[in-house]
Amino acid sequence: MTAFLTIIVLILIAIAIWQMTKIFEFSQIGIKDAQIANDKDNKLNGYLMFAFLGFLYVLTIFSLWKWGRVLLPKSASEHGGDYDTLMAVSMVLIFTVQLITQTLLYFFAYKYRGAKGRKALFYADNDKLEFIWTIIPVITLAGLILYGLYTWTTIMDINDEDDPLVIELYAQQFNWKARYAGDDNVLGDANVRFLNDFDGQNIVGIDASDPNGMDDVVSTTEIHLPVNRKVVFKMRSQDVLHSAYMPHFRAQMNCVPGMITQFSFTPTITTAEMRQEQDIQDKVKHINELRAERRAKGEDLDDWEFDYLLLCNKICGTSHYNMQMKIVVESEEEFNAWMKEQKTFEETVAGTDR
Ligand SMILES: [Cu+2]
Repeated sequence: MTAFLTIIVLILIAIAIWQMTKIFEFSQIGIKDAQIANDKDNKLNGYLMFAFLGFLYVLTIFSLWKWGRVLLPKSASEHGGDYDTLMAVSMVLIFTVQLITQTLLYFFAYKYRGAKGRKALFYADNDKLEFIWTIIPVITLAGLILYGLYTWTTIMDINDEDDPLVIELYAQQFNWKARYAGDDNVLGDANVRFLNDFDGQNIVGIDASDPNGMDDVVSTTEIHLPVNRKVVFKMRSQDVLHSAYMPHFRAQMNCVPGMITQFSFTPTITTAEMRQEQDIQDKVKHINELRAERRAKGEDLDDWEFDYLLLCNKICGTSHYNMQMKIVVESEEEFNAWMKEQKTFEETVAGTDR
């Protein structure tokens, strides 16, 4: 309702301004050449161009200073550093180039503003200039693309050499399930056709005729990862396009119905260690201050604690925003202890009808 009233008020203000301009225009009738820009108008517009340029940069720098802290904390995976460097190099380059070109654009708009008696110069072409402004972007972009491709292939180098932990991320509207490959570290075959087997207990559709699937473990609440061990995630989707996004590990991969996609990374910082980071502590403190304010107004809110997250990064439906799962990175002993508490597929379906 408030939003609706605000919109009405804004529309009324816009109409009022429009009406006032009309009145102003009528009052100008009779003054000769009121519609033709004179030197004073041109100069004013030239200065306004500079003002707009200044506004852009003041806004950019202010936003970075004021909201920079809501950006992601340092990367918690082995490849994350390479990714962040690529991002930083690209951003610095983009910012520098746009600073130079925008400044020139507005400066020329001012320098060659309209003036009485000034005529535009006819200038057909200049091969040398065209060569320069073609070759510089070509070299810069080719360099950036090659550097990006190199980083991408390094990150996407999924091999089984270092005995990675195999986990399936199963996406559906609107939740995640994680399937661990069990003692044999091999995922059993799976298909949506098996979802209704075993009184609906076969929640990711494991094929019971594949012996590899018997020791698989499905978690619906949390993903646990041992620190410093490579993980290979195999993604599946039950219904629509989803995207497995683990921002703290700089990882994202689409989950496509009908095919298995994959992403691999090595987590390097445990959840407990990450919670000790100054950056994270500041964030947590800030969020809990905001929560305390809302609690004071009667809202039912607990204090927040930092956790790694798996999020969905494709708008997949109405509850997309809530499609998330907690990730816990811990020591190998803690991980093994957690794993022991979980039920295997064989244990889960025991006693149910196929
Ligand atoms: Cu989704």
